[in-house]
Amino acid sequence: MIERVQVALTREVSASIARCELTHQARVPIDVGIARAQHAAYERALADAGYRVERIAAADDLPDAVFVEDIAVVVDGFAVVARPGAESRRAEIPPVEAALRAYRTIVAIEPPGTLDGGDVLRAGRRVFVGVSSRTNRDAVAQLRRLLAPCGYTVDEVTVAGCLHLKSAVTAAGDDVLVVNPEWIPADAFAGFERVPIDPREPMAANVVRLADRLIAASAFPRTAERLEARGFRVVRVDASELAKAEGAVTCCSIILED
Ligand code: CIR
Repeated sequence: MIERVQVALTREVSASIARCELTHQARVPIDVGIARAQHAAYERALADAGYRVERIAAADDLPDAVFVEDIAVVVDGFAVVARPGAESRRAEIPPVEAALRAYRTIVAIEPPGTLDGGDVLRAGRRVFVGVSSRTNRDAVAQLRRLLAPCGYTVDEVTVAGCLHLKSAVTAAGDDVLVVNPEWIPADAFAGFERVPIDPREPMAANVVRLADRLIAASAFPRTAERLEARGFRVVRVDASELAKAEGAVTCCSIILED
């Protein structure tokens, strides 16, 4: 029997996180203790919002394992197991897939497709997939075939200037997006209300959408104020240490809703 509850899957910060993949950022030292404490506070914010946090054990030989979002895309009754564009990250899959199996039917992106979950944005019945250094068109086509029978449209968006599509845009509501206009094509999200980030906070477009609130990084107070002015409840967490690994707040969980 498949359980349908509000769950947030997370994974402990790896001891080797300093050897993470980096694309747009320079390598700087990462304090694993601080990263773990910040990650625990993030998990508390998820729990406070009513989500049961299921934490997958650390994999100390897999530097990026904390960024579980990249490993699967959850839609309605099933989970699409991704095939990360960075080969170093593919060994992260088995325990995440095993955890998801308790909640969802599993399907998978097959070679030659490569997909990072960070490139997949869902807003209502629309799914946008960033074609990036990690995600290719073959994977977009596979995702379209998988999701069309459930009534989702899948549109491709070219990502330039940032790692993933969700570095540039996330959903605050079914019809409301938080966007960094510098990093998304002007015509890509026609029909959506768009809340632009404060231009001094280029990384601020990444927020976690929960049932009654958003989680945002505390480094971006001006954008949080814009979202609050728009009527959203925003919980701030300090995610500065994982940001050094090019991770943002959505990257650290897979959210399963009823
Ligand atoms: C990587 O480059 O794969 C990691 N260092 C960061 C992944 C961040 N994930 C995400 O934005 N969804």
